[in-house]
Amino acid sequence: MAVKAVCVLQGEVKGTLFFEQTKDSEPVKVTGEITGLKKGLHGFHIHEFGDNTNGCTSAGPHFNPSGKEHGGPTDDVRHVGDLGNVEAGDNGVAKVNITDKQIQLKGANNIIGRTLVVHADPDDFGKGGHELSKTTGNAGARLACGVIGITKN
Ligand SMILES: [Cu+2]
Ligand SMILES: [Zn+2]
Repeated sequence: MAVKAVCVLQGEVKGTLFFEQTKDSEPVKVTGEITGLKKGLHGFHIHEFGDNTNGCTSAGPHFNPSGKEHGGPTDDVRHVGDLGNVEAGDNGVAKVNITDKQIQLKGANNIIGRTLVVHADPDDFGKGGHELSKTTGNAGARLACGVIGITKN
């Protein structure tokens, strides 16, 4: 049976993202829109904890159940939560339409109950040579975040 989830981003920018997985073996579709961004690329990740008690900081590090290094969404070596970047146009709006093979809405890589974060800077996919590249992609501040929850629609 299909599983659907939703995330409302709260913070300096706003957005709503929808997640859908039709079967266990199928990739997860992520769609939606984020507004109020600076033009350009912004790191976009699932972080480990569904905890926003101290803002987006409480979400902890990238969701990484298999203990790998940070990478880009199409890399074999990546955190499960590494969804890459979203890109905002001149109007500050990023349209999101991602299909990802590692995140799941059930089982070991289930992202429901964890936090989606959008960052101030681009994710360098671990290749930027910065000391943070291998853990966070050096994506900078957490602009907005939201906990991913089960939805009917
Ligand atoms: Cu992040
Ligand atoms: Zn990562």
